Amino acid sequence: AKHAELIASLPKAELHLHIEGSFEPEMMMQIAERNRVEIPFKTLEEAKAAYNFSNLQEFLDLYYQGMNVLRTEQDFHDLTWAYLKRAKLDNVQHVEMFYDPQAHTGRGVAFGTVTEGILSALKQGEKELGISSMLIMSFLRHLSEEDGFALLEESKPWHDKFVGVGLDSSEVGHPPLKFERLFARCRELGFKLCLHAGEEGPPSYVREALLDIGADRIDHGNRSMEDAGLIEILRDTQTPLTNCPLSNLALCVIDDLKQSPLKAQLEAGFLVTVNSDDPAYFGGYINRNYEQISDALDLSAQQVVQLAKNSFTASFLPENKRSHFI
Ligand code: ES4
Ligand code: ZN
Repeated sequence: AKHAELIASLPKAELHLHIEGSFEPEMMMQIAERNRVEIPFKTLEEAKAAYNFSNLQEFLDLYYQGMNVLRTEQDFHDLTWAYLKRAKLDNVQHVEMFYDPQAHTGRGVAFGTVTEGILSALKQGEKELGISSMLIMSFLRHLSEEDGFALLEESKPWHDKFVGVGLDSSEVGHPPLKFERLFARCRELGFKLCLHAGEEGPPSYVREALLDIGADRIDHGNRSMEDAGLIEILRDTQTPLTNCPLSNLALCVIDDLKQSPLKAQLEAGFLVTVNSDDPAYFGGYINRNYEQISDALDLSAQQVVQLAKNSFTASFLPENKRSHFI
């Protein structure tokens, strides 16, 4: 890649990463064995061959199946630690990590088991790797708002451990306004609000997330570009968008990286960032996302530097900790 060395050298923040989406098939097979859980793949090749998606739902079906082998606090620690070590190689200095508690509590794994395993690895990552981190608890939008309220209640003892809450899983048919009261409550509690919107769903979902819910960040936001009024709002408010190039390609949100809206968003003055989403499933960690999108869109060195700076500007780090990178 043309800017590979530059990209590798730049300090970056990763703002859109689902920890369960960093579950590499090698580790999945190891943990399946130690927990004596059956999985449908016998070899790495079989697993990778299954990672051939034509839409978000096909991915989600495999994503939820894969995480079914995660049972103990140690499993969640190992998963998170493996991601942090990998992120370190890409010069990631700060991560704001999503996790999906309902995908675990729904199959009988306790909230505390999941959360404590992740938190202990994040703490170790700060100490041993120098990677700062924040955790974002995400609600599954295919479930009900009532289920979301139950999670908010169950998670109460850990509320000081989360910087924010998210909204992910199957987008179409589950608009942000389905969760209007839940997010209003989360806002009152002081959480930052990060909503997936405009990945597969229409621009009206981005409008709802932004204007009705008051989102602090929009995850993906690709389809915002279909709405001229929304383009103006995103530019004027400098609401961060977390773009995920290889995710968009793998899930057929775009047919080719050249169709990515990222360059147009940069040139429109959006606060857009590059992220890996579910790197074990979509074929690349953060540097590979920067490299592939830079090549496809012929980004300038200055634009690549801008993207890395944007990742800190768009983060929830306090001003004194981000200014150093901007
Ligand atoms: C996700 Cl790419 C994506 N979109 C929506 N929900 C998700 N959960 C994990 N990855
Ligand atoms: Zn995502």
